[in-house]
Amino acid sequence: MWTHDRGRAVAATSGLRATRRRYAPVVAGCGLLLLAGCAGDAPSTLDAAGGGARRVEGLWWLLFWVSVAVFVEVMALLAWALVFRRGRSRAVDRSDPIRFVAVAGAGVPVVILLTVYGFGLRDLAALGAQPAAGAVTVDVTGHKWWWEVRYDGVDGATANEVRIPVGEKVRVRLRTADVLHSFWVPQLMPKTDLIAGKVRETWLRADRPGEYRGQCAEYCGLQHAHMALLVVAQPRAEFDDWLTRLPAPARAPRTDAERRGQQAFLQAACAGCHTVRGTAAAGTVGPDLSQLGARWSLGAGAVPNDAGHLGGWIANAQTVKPGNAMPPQPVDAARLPDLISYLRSLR
Ligand code: HEC
Ligand SMILES: [Cu+2]
Repeated sequence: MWTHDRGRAVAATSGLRATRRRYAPVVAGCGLLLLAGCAGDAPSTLDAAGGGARRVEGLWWLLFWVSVAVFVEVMALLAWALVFRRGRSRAVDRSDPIRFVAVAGAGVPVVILLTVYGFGLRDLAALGAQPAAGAVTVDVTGHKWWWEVRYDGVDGATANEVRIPVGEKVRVRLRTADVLHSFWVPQLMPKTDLIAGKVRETWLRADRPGEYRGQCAEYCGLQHAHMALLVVAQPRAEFDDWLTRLPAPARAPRTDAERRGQQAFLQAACAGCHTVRGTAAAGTVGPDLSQLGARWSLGAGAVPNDAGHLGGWIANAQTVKPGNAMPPQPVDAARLPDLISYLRSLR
């Protein structure tokens, strides 16, 4: 009997060991994946830089510490039950087990859940509180797969970049030109979905100047991953300066190469889809290129904005960002360098 049990126990342990060995790589892999999410340049709500995200961060830590406390408590009770198990010790007071279950099993969880619920309601209300009338208002429209950015009452547009004055609550009105997208700037604000036929509102406030990476957070097709944006929080004076220049005509070409580049741009199909302020190019299918030279990326985070990638993008944007709405352009290779220098001069 005794040896039989022991044999079973040994078999069970070695079975457990085999299982552990089998799943170890999977567990390690998942762990690494989770850690990869913490990579230095990945924006995180747990590194909040603005009012909205700070609320979420606070709730996250509240839930985290409540979970830790509950876990520790349950483990302690388990240990207690093992040490003082029935028939082995008289230390257990079995006089009123019902009261114990009612308090620890029902009362405490109800109090915890109600507390968390209360904090949740408080934060929901804070997140829903729109900025005062007269706040800077940005109109952001989601396209497959880039962000069109305009400012209320100001002519001109930019793309994949939202500039805001630091420390101010900025209203953001969200629309979609096609499918469902979601506007998410983890360090500043939780997600807001962009719904066809509706205008959704959210707000942004950055407590310190800087660049905050945003991302479409609702799967919207092939290039969903390349639908990033950058929120740039600047001191008010810098922001004002930039905003007053937004409606101005784009910088005129200054060198012969830039002049030839502009001609090439206006003669090719580009002008039908893109706007360059102050020229005949007034298309709205693709991003406004009036300040392209200053953009942080090409194709909403697809590639860096440098001469090489720009040439590749113009020649065939489909190899760079397959499926995007810009068809390959039959630009004469001899004219490409001029076109590149013209576009890079726009800032
Ligand atoms: C049929 C419309 C169309 C034509 C024609 C077109 N484009 Fe585009 N272009 C787009 C769209 C749409 C995008 C945005 C793609 C994306 O990021 O998903 C784009 C993006 C770009 C970008 C990247 C902008 C940014 O901020 O990321 C550049 C640069 C550009 N086009 C240059 C050109 C040039 C130069 C030509 C002419 C040789 C041209 N395009 C012709 C539609 C067009
Ligand atoms: Cu998306």
